[in-house]
Amino acid sequence: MRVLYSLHHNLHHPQREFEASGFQEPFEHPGRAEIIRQALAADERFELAAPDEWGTDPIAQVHDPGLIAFLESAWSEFQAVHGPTHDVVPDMFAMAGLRESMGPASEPASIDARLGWWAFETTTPITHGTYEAARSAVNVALSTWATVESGEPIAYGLCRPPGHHATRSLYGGYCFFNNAAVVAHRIASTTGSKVAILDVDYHHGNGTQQIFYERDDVLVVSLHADPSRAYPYFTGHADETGAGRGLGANLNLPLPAGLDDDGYLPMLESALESVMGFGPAALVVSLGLDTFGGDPISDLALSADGFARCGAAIRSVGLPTVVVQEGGYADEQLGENARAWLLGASSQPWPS
Ligand code: SP5
Ligand code: ZN
Repeated sequence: MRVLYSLHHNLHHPQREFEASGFQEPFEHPGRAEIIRQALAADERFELAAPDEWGTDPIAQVHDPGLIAFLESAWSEFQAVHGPTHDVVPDMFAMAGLRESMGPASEPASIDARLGWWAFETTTPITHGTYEAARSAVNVALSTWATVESGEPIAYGLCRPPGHHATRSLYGGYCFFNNAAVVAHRIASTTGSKVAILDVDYHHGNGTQQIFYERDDVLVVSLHADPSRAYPYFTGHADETGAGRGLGANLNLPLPAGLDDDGYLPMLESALESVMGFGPAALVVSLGLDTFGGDPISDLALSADGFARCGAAIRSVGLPTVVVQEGGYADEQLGENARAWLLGASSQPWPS
């Protein structure tokens, strides 16, 4: 299987993350992608390649151009006012309630206010090279589709930073640009065919849902921890089914804590039935490995063997498939978990 990977992900390297009222070592760190790369590079069934440069136009088709411009200059602008700092994090947010019964606000001028205009939470610092890293993750996703478009049944984009929490106009949840959404829109708009996104990250892909909520050409199906107990809390419930033309083209399958391989597989099969019922010409998988039993921030209980079975289930539907990496924070097992899932998805034996 071809694996798209860019060294530039290393340029996004936050020092700490403010979460649960404390500072801690970032769960989302450069070592994650390096661990996966090393595990795949050691197996001759995977072939690593660097992405092409796609520019910002494909990003501007799913994101507010203001978000792209902000991320490009935010770190430097912050340094000019407050520097030197390693990380840049908002300390105020443009919440709707601030202007309740007043007219809508418009983008403010100061860097402090703009951070709270474009971000939705505090665990996603901007560092010196964050923009370049986020751009490289989009390039990886688009080059993964180019591989599939040229005839490979499936290919894997080792995207970092991840993407599925980024909405049209907000970054957060370790995500800046929505890699899966950019590639799904690119496929739909250049082929004129319907596309399905299957998001199996532990967390609800709120950004992906938001971007396609009113569209009927891209189906979004997500299996994730029930938002009544898990991040991102405000989206991901079963009654969110799309709006307008998109009504019926969004499916959420919230999961209980502790669900193991045998409990999860039937839910995945049910998600795949919905995917096939939609009649897509291609499938984009948002692959989070934070459903693993040993994940430090999650509470599902999948195993490496379960991941191999999940990959095989997804491959069995026979759609041209672009897999993009999202979360997964159990560093010690991350490489083996990715390898198991991808071997399952390419009908190869695992563990050897
Ligand atoms: C891409 C992705 O997986 N983003 C996830 C972002 C989640 N960030 C907040 C996690 C809150 C976890 N709280 C539980 C702490 C257990 N020590
Ligand atoms: Zn996640």
